[in-house]
Amino acid sequence: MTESTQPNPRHRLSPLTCDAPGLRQSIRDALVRVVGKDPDLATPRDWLHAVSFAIRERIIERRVVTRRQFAEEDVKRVYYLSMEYLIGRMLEANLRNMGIFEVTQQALQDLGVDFREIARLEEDAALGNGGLGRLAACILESMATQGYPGYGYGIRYEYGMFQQHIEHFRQVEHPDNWLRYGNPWEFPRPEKTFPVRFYGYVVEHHRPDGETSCNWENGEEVLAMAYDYPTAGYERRNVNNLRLWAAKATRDFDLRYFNEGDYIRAVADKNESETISMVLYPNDATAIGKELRLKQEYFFVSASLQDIFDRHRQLEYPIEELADKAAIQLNDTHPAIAVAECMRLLLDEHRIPWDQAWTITQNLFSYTNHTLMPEALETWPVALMERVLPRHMGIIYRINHEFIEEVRHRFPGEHEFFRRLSIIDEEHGRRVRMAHLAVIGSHRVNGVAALHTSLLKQTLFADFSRVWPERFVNVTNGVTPRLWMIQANPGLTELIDSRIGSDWKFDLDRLKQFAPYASDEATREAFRAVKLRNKERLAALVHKRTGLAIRPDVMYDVQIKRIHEYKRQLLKLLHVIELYQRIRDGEDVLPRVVLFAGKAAPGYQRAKDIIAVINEVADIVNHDPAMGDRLKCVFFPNYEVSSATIIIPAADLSEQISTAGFEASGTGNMKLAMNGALTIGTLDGANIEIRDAVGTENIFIFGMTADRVSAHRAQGIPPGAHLDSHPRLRSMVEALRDGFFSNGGRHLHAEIARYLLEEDPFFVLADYAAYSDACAQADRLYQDAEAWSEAALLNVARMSHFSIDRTVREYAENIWNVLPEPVPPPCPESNKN
Ligand code: GLG
Repeated sequence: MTESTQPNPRHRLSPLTCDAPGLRQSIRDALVRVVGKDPDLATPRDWLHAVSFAIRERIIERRVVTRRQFAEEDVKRVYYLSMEYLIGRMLEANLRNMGIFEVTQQALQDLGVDFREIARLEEDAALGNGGLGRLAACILESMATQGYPGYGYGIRYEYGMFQQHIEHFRQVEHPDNWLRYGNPWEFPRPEKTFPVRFYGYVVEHHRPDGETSCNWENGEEVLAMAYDYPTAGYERRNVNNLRLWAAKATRDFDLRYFNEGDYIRAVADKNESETISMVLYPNDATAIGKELRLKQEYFFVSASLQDIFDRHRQLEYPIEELADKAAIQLNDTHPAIAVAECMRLLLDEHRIPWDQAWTITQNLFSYTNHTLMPEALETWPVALMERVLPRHMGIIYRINHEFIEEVRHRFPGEHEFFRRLSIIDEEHGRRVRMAHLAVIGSHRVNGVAALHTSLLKQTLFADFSRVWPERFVNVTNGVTPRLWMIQANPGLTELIDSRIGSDWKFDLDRLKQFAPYASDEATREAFRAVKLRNKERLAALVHKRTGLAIRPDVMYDVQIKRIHEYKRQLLKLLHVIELYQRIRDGEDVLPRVVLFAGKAAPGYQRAKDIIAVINEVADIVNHDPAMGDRLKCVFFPNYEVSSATIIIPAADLSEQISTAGFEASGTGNMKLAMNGALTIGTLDGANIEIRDAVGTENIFIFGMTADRVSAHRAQGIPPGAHLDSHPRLRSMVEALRDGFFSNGGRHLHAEIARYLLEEDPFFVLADYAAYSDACAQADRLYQDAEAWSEAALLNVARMSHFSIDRTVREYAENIWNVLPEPVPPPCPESNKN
């Protein structure tokens, strides 16, 4: 099959109906014919699969129409390359975006099936670690919603993000076998496979035109097989595609041994090639430097680029026009090898001369950076790259050579400068700096919040920004209001609809019209009623997961994100200890539930220790009769997208307390504020822009700025010097040190106290007094229910800037140069749909 621009008239589609009787029929049919079950014997999971199959038929129909239209209209396409997609559950999101949520619930009810009961059986698609992966999922959803011709590419990990269990207060990782029951949302495409080569060697040929071309020979081949996940836009007819690659052994590979009769060896080797797509690396801020990781990166990049080149060819465009017809976005440094792979395909497969190939490549690519932390930026030993990807190493040397020549010409004599810019780091045992390859190979590089982009230009990429100041731009992150407001918070959605109509769902700017209702008493009361219901829903889930009973009528104070030193869960934990001590001392404190959730990278011992200490402190606090119901501390296990949709709408206070200068943007901060939580936060990442949007009086900002943090570090003040900056801080840290909260794991607590007193690399103690004051300020405002509700409603109404639709439009207009191509509704004579 080709990407033909001329649909065959005999292949006209007659869309399936989307009314309750039609859906009922499809669901029952799917149960019998696809799932293979007698309705009388079907389990809830059988029904889940049946309804998913019935809905996917309708999505894929729209996908076919969308694809045909893109082909006819000769659109420029956007390809989003990401190692991670944190999608969550698909059924409800698909139903809502297709505009058939209510009618499907009705159809199920007619069949005697409870939607909620089956929906919660769906496994989260957790093919990502955190913010970066969730951003990718939001971007795909928004491209479909706004009609952009966007294609996601990634890896179909057999095992996604590990499941976090808490055993004896500690995190224990369990494999996430998310495909165990099969996945109704995916379309396997065994015909869409591409060979991906590793190892081997390069043979050079001198061509008559003076260019040298290379053959990459021998080595091992693995096949990348496509699995497609259609992505529906919200109440639009556009359906885009996410294509995830799975590794399969090549047939040649098998045969070689089969012929020799070594069956066992053949199967064993087959398994080895297939390990490439086996498991997601659960590290979100450190590069692990493992060969398998490099192979994963190259595997999906190579398959995706071959597919992109193939589509271009099938549409009969000349290869020279590739960058006019396509834009490729690199989501973080992970897919940076794409720059060299693109050059390889242009040079070796298409015989394009170097300079022309390089122009195409630079026009094609752009790169999003998500972190300033040097440990997160991948560098690969030159020796490893030479062994695994010998052809690419040669290409990288040449890219580097041409680049250094260019800067040598422009900045003569600045040898130190050239050394710092080079793709090859000569100082740490010769390594390839992948971020440099990404910057050099792209026409635009963006940070994900204003502060982050400006720090990128001043620090990490200061040298590059001297060479190409215009290359660096900011695109502040956003989140999709479809999942994070409409689906997660139906109560709030209904309240907004009742006041300003429902157009805001397509155009979040219209939420501004909701602002005047912040001063309306009835709206405030309705908002509090919604919050209370959301808290009851969360309390029920907390009880189910942890056995802990929490009150719904108190302040819900939440810190939900990966566990990291820089995110400072310890700062919040110290505050819990402060409240605990004050209650014990007979002080009257505002009742609250403090909820932590988040996973630690399995190899990140400090983060795992932090989880253990939180759980042990929580255990003492929650069982101390002196606390009554005034303080509860919850560690909510296995934080994932589906639980985030329950926690976020219930929150009153959103903890965004990273050490300034370390959180690139944050996106949880946006989700919480949109749902009417007030932020307590530092001037870090997107918090700054959130403050500008919601107004300083509706957010609690505290602590050192990024500049102060740098100055503070330079001064080298010992952390212990801050113990008297707050009346209780000393006794709090001492209680930790002396094992007051320990459950036998006394050593761990002493170690955490020592770490704070002696190291404290993220300035928890230095910021504590300011943080405690900001918490007290929040408590005072909370006691005035009307004032708090007003501020919360203003947060909701003023967060429109953080819609992912705005983010995607900025990418489209300033970086990709692509236009939306909305699919019109079918003509009236065709079937009602
Ligand atoms: C990163 C950053 C976050 C950012 C997210 C999306 O740490 O601050 O919001 O990407 O840009 N690794 C991440 O999750």
